[in-house]
Amino acid sequence: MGDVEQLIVSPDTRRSNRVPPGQHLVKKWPVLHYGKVHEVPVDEWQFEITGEVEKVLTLGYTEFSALPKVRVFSDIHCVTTWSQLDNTWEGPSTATVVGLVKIKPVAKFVIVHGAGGFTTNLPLADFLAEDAIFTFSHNGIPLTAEHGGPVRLVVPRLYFWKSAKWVKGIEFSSVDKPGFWEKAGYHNHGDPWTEERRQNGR
Ligand SMILES: Nc1nc2c(c(=O)[nH]1)N[C@H]1C(S)=C(S)[C@@H](COP(=O)(O)O)O[C@H]1N2
Ligand SMILES: [Mo]
Repeated sequence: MGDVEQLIVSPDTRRSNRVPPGQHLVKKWPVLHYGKVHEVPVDEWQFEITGEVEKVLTLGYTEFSALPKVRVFSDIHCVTTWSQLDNTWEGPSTATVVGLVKIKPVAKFVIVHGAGGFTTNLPLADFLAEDAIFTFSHNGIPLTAEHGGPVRLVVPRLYFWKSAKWVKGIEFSSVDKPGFWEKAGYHNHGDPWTEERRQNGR
């Protein structure tokens, strides 16, 4: 999968203890999502940038995969307590994708849309973290549909539910809009290091 411009090491991988409180390591990467596995053919895949932007933009798979790519090295922390270290992702950084549009100054949140109506919300600053990436692959192998292929988001510094599978667009918003798991009781933010697991500590 050559032609990568930069290797970004997620800062959490440099901690002396890489496993956040209450987490345990898994050997095999679990598959976890609500509903079915979405099989999205690349010729039907589309990515829409909407909301508080000067001009909405829709990209097809060919255009999206032609964007400059980075390689990110990160750990995964799922709120259900499993963590997996040493993952490598490749694709455009979130900053590269955001750079394709002119966002309005009122835009403070990003609502990420996945297939089947899935959404997840995060502050623009967290979305633009240096290690946040739209990835086509995991450890050099194209992402399977089970893991959200052809393209998923990975936001390493937050619990993995913010990393939308089968991603189909981003919406910029001036107001926060809790997404699927957030409405189901997960924490609005999701920092694994302070155990932001559920709303109201439930
Ligand atoms: N579209 C979509 N993305 C999703 C989810 C989902 O239900 N739908 N679940 C999230 C949760 S809770 C986790 S832990 C990870 C799991 O990703 P994996 O199956 O590749 O391990 O996907 C996240 N992204
Ligand atoms: Mo999760």
